[in-house]
Amino acid sequence: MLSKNIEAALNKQIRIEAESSQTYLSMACWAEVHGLEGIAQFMYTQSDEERAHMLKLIKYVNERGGHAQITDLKEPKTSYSTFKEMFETLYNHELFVSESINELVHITFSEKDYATHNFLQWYVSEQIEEEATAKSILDKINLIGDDKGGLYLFDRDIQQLTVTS
Ligand code: OFO
Repeated sequence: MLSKNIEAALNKQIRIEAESSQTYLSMACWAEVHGLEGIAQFMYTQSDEERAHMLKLIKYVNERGGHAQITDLKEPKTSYSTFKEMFETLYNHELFVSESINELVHITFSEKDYATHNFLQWYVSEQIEEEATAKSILDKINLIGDDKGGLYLFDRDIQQLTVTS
């Protein structure tokens, strides 16, 4: 049985995962209308993953005697001045999510809710992976700078990343 405090903290995380999914969906659209199919596909996949993160939390809350709350969401940004700005936003967003997961883990620890603590370990590992992916993409984008040819090749390469991950 979840305490009210943990239930509220998990519901807050459900909303964050839902907003992450919308943010990446919006990035997918922006990339798609700019003709960068590989980047768009990568973002569509990220958006699906965030939705899966959200659903996993929802099931957990409902199964543990809580009630998952589906709420309205903050409207995501719909356009970016550059791809670099978009990938910076992605990276910073993942850092924010990691912080939020860490805070959540901390709450479960202080309340001695070891079941939820254990459940959240999956998210801790997932964030390590997502931060690393976002950082390596950002490093590549920084190398490319404003070079259009470089961006074209990057768009092709990122498709491989989507297929293999
Ligand atoms: Fe990438 O954020 Fe979910 O966990």
